[in-house]
Amino acid sequence: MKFPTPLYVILDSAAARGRELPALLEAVLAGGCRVVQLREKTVPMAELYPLARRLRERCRQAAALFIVNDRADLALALEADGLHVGQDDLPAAAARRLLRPGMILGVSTHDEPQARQALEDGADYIAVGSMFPTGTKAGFQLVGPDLLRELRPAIPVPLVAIGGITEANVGEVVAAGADAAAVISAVCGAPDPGQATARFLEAIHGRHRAPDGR
Ligand code: TZP
Ligand code: MG
Repeated sequence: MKFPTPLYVILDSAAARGRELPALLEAVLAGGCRVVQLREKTVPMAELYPLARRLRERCRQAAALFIVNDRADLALALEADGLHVGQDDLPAAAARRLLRPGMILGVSTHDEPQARQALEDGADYIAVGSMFPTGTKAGFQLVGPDLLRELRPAIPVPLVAIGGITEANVGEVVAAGADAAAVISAVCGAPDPGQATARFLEAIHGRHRAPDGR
């Protein structure tokens, strides 16, 4: 797979400073991001489902990928583009068997054995983190951009950097080999999430751009 944009915004109302997710999604789309994940850890499913459907439909209209965190049942029920699982979730191999053909499977990893296992289990992309300290995930494991550099030659699928990524340090993870940067608080908690999205994309593209501006 190839990500439509090198920025992957994870919508999480816990980081959204009271903003509603549909409004947040509008801002993120307006800012130019086309890969979105829904990560809601505490909302009861009966409440989450209609919200998720609305977000899913909006992403479809905008031709943005919509990926569901943790919950294979929700991803399937919504006909989401994909599912993202971590090391404590439904094992990736089981998730792979459950997903419909063509659905994207993302797996969070924190070391090389986990990344190799994720690949074997059928991951379409592999998330690597935490890149930097973060206040968003309790008990995060700090692996740094060095792990991306180590994995890059060994892993033939896209690598997604996650954890503590800001506009100031996103260039470091791209330089270390990330195909995309996944961001929660630096977008969802920004004073203007749409502008933050656009600035992230500029910062990432700026890194790729040749010195003559091509
Ligand atoms: N997995 C590793 S770090 C992290 C997750 C979900 C949190 C990322 O959030 P933020 O706010 O972008 O640091
Ligand atoms: Mg999870």
